[in-house]
Amino acid sequence: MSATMEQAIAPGATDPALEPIRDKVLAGERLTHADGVALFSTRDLFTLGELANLVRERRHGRTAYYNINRHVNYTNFCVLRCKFCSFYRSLDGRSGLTPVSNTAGYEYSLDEILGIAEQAVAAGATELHVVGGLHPRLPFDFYTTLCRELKRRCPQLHIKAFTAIEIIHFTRIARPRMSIREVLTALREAGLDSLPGGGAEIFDDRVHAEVFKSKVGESGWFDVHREAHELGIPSNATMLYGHVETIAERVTHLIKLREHQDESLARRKAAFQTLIPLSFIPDDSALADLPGPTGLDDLRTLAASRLMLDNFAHVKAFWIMQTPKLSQVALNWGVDDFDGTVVWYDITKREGHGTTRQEMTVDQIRRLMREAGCAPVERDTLYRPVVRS
Ligand code: V47
Repeated sequence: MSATMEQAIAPGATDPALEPIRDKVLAGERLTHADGVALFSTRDLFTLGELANLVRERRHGRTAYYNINRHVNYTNFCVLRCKFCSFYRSLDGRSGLTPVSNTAGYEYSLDEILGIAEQAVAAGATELHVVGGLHPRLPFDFYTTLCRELKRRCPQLHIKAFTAIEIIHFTRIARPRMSIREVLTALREAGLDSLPGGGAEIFDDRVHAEVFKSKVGESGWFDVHREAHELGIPSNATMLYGHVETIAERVTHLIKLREHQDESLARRKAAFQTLIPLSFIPDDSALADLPGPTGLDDLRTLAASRLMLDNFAHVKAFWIMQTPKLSQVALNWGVDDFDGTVVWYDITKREGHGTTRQEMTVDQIRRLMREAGCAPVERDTLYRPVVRS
């Protein structure tokens, strides 16, 4: 079944296929691939929500987490041409900047990024989330210097930086070339605290070939997160849904993450902290003719992810992609966490072209959470409550 296929939703109808799944969830049993397909396909949104909420409440009660953070997308120059991406721009070696559409390419200088970090600290941020395109010219030194200077100037900021794809890019641009472990060790020594979950997309060879064939695939992504966990560096995981993947491929993606998490938890050094399902935004990408997920698909995906990933502590709504309103509803469909105050986000924007300033204030986040019947708790990147006097 195609994930983007229209499904007539009749909320209110109970789905007998969910009955055996309910028994397993109540007993705390692990769900199978077939269970996952049933969850992602059901029209019975209310039973799905009830089950996802049950798991969410077992772990977190009515607590809903958010953080004060700042995203920095340091460049949109990228050597890749992923079809789902509207962010990348090419940097033509002979003629300088050659933007491929009406938005120009850019790269922030070290000083600009440090300035943003200082503003973030002044605004109360506890985390800086730094990711960008695979820049064809910046040397590996730029990234280690960046981490070192960020830590020196803003020691209180947690540096969550570089997707697995960027880490592999660094292994290739370092001179002499470095292994994943060497790159991660160098970045950690310079100040890196954790890895974000981006770049996972959908772990499937067909989808990889169709949508992001020149990008590092599943094995590279897992290699980076395995090494990170081995080194005691926590990380996150994502799933980009609602493009060309099928429901079965989404479920397989989640099960691969679950298996990896089993291994990381058994080794007890570090593990995935949260899953962030990312709702595909087609606008301006090479897949702009696709409709993207509907709200019900978003809700089902967040809830089904909560149920499938029994060994993940958190499921996070990234309101930039799921919208603040749907993220609020999702707090009763398995989600326990919001990212975050954000402020600027350049990779995607749900509506309109203008500025990429995309911010939610703490008051706005807390109001959404309270209205959803939750107790908002500010957390740091490691999910420790932040106490402010
Ligand atoms: O890696 C790119 C995805 C990711 C589109 O770890 C798109 O805490 C939707 O990973 N439509 C970056 N998604 C975002 C990300 C993230 C966000 C928030 C928190 C965390 C975390 C991680 O966005 C990319 C890619 O998978 N993406 N283009 C698009 N058109």
